[in-house]
Amino acid sequence: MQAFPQLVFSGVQPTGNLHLGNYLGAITKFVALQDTHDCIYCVVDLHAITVAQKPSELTSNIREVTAAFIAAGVDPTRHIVFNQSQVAEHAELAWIFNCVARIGWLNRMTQFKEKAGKDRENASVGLYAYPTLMAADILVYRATHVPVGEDQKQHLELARDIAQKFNNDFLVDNPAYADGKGFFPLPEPLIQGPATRVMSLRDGSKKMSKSDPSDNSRINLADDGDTIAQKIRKAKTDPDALPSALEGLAGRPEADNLVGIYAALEGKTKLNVLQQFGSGNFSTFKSALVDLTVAKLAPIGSEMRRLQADAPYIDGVLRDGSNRARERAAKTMSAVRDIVGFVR
Ligand code: AQP
Repeated sequence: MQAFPQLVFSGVQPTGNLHLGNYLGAITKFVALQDTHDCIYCVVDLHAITVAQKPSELTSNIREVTAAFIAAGVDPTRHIVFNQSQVAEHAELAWIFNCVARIGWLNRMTQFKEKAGKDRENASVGLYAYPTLMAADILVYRATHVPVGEDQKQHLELARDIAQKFNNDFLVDNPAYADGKGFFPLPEPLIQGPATRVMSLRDGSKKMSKSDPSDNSRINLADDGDTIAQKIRKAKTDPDALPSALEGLAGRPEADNLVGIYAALEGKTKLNVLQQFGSGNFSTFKSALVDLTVAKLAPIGSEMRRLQADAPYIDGVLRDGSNRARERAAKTMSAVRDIVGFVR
């Protein structure tokens, strides 16, 4: 069986308050993969409207995410950066996948349960079908690798199930695919490192999230140095000193989270961080964390602001990226229409 050419795809929703979790769980990985892979990075605006968005805020959030990608080091000339709504093939493939995926599969998705909450009857159909659109985002480029945070693992498994079922359902009697390779690859999640699930600074049991009503729960990429320092100093901790071994972090989610953030920002392991700060008091560690976080994030924040002030540049990047993405997606969809049996 011949392997598919390696291709990286990932996306971020333009829903405002881009934060340290998005940065460490996803955007830093996007940057690192650029040297070894062909990469496509998408501002997933069709996903954003699965919950209500004010049009003017959506526009500005699309530009914010694009600016964050570029400020963090994504190169839109060597790779592709675009917004999802401008490549209609995503929505077309999502419809076909809606007919491949089973209701029982979607019923198991925990993100829908969390986001819809108790008022499930009132959630949009789009929020329910979110994972089939995500599968289409990835597979319309036949991408093989997807850097994401831990929270997206279940959606990636669903994308693999959809790819597998599509290959099984439509290619059995198709002599062009008799080699058994299938049309769609089974995309692999890339979820590694010490900060694949950054937790809230106010509650170590909750994920750091854009939609948390408390701004102190997260460090926004747009925060200035003083705000970052204040939020870390106020971050919830327990009264004990930092341990020197990893086992000492068990049952201490807030300490574990801050150590993970330090490790990810410094490119070290959590054990390295404990070897450096273990047994010392928490305030010494927090001061070092403030310095490191400000040193890493403040320049990105100021570059984001500079880029966001230049809307024609950002819009040009997205237009160019959309044109290049559309060319690739159109090829996939042309083949998919034939495979499904539609008449041209
Ligand atoms: N806390 C996190 N830790 C690590 N990675 C995270 N990601 C999100 N939160 C964390 C990763 O960031 C990428 C983009 O996420 P998204 O914007 O598409 O959607 P999300 O996961 O729904 O993000 P939020 O911040 O949690 O938004 P809300 O509050 O709207 O639900 C993804 O790779 C994600 O894994």
